[in-house]
Amino acid sequence: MKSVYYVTTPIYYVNADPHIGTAYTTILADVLARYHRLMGRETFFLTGTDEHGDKIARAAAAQGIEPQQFVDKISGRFRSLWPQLNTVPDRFIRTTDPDHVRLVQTILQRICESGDIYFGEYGGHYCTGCERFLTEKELVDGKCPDHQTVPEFVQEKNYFFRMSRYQPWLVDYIHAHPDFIRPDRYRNEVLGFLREPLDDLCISRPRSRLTWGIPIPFDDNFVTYVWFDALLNYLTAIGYDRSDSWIIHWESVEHLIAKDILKPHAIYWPIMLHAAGIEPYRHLTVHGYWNFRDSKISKSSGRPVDVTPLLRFFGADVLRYFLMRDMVIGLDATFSIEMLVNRINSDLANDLGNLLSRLSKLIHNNFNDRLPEPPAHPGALAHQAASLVAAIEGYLSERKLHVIIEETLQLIRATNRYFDAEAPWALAKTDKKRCGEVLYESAEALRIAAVLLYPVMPSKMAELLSRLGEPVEDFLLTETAVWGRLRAGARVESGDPLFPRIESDTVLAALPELSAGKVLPPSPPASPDPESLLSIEEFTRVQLRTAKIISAERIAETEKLLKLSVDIGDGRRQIVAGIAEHYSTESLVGKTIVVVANLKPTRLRGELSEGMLLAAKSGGKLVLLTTDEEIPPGATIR
Ligand code: ME8
Repeated sequence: MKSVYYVTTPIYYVNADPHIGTAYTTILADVLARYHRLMGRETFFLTGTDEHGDKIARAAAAQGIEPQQFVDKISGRFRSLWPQLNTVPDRFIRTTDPDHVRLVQTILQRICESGDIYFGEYGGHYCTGCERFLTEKELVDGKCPDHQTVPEFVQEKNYFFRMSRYQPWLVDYIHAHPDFIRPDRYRNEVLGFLREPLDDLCISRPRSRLTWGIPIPFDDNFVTYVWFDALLNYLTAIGYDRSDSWIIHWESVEHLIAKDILKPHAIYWPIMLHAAGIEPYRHLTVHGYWNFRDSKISKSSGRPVDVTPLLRFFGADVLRYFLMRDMVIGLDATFSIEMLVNRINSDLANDLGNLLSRLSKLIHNNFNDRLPEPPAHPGALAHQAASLVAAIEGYLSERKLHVIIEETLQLIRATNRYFDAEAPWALAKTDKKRCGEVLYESAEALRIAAVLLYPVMPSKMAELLSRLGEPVEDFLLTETAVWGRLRAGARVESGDPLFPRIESDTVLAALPELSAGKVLPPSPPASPDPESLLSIEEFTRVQLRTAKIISAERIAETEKLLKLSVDIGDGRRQIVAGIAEHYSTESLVGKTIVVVANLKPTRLRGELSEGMLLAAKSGGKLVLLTTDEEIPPGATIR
């Protein structure tokens, strides 16, 4: 039997239109599902919309329409956007779907009967943005740190779920299952939350205040709290209460979320499952935020980055490529048109697209559009491709999609270097057989790269493969990414550039609101100018040493210069440095920094400077280079 991979995104609130943040998780799920299919697994990809609760009721009221009419409208926009991004969910679930409503009521009834639900009164700080009570500790200056709003104080009689009872069980479970919550930083964050006593969870809202929710099955005066309702979608979608086959999916499930909803997923959800007698999910994978101009992309931060205009300019696949390449799962990433355009032009137009054009043009001119014969023995590119293919499963299990992409681009760059070194355009005149072999090898490396990037850019890579005479639909990595599958004589199509270069000025003129807001330095040239290369001997002449700052003083009548007295192990030196705008004198004393110790002394503004300190600069920001751990002054740096 085929193994199974079940992947979920959060179900998105319909109080805002889809934006780059929500598109990211949805694309990530689609890309992961496609990689797992390439590995031979059966996949099920779930996304959808979260439609009940205060937040939605208020958004509908603000538009003067009924909640049902409102949710139908916005949910429809999500549902119709995803296919335009080449994401193909197996089910688009809505929490207003009848099978979901039924399942929520079944589980509530079951947990109630087992004695884990009680009626009581509670007062607390409720954030409508998060749709949950925040603890005193979570507030920053009295506000929700995610939404920057002051929560409402809500006190009322409600039903409660005895979550606290299961706190020790959850701690043990997380310790016993190291890959339950990943990456580790989020696992540690959850264990940190669980060091404090857990409150019970308020799971109802009185109908007198909110009618837009799933009725509590054992008390008609209440509706279900939105998180208790929403989390259960992951079970509804696989037919938990309808068929026995749900367990096959459940055993392999991976929930994808951003760090904003860690607590409901890592604490409420496993405890709800356990209380209902169901094994917890398999994995929770947590990613960081896409930021735009230093703030999280979201409606509430006033920085939603709308997907539709981006799709118009860039198309689905290059957007997918940028989002998958530029976020390391677990860390935050930055979005701007400048970065998007740089990425497309350098990786896709220059490296990948150019290789295809050069290759197909030479095959057209010299081999009548037919792929020439391979060499008797495959060369170095075949080995590089084979070791990359063998590494994919490992990268996938560590969720290192950015590494899969980068390594594949390295294969493409190596192919371009091979192409340049062998110069098949010259060989065409002197040694046609060898020319054909070079073209075959380059085409084969490019084909394998296209197979590896297919999950990220399904339309573009399908087109590339078909231009190389190898059209494929459902394929397996083990069968397809094998060197030598291209058939000599197959028809190779030249054609328009697969990834036309994009001018950021053109896009920015149309979408000025998406500029980074500052001019980025041009991307570095592919290889450094040979004139600027240092020999090892030249480099080792530079003596770098650690130094401890003993005192720091401003130099009169300058804005930038500071005079530092530093201990460099065998004595003290004075160094003048232009860092006054970035560091106060007090903050510097005691720091261990890195200095160039054999620089000719000089005088700046009349002050002796016997060395230079090292600092990193990006845009307007400057930070000193320091050491990772304590080390005495004077240590040499190699
Ligand atoms: O929280 N960067 O829905 P939501 C990265 N309905 N990802 C982002 C992002 C950003 N700037 N902004 C949003 C809810 N996301 C609940 C979920 S699940 C049972 C209920 C993505 O519309 C990311 O996946 O606020 C994040 O966790 C999710 O959208 C929040 O979506």
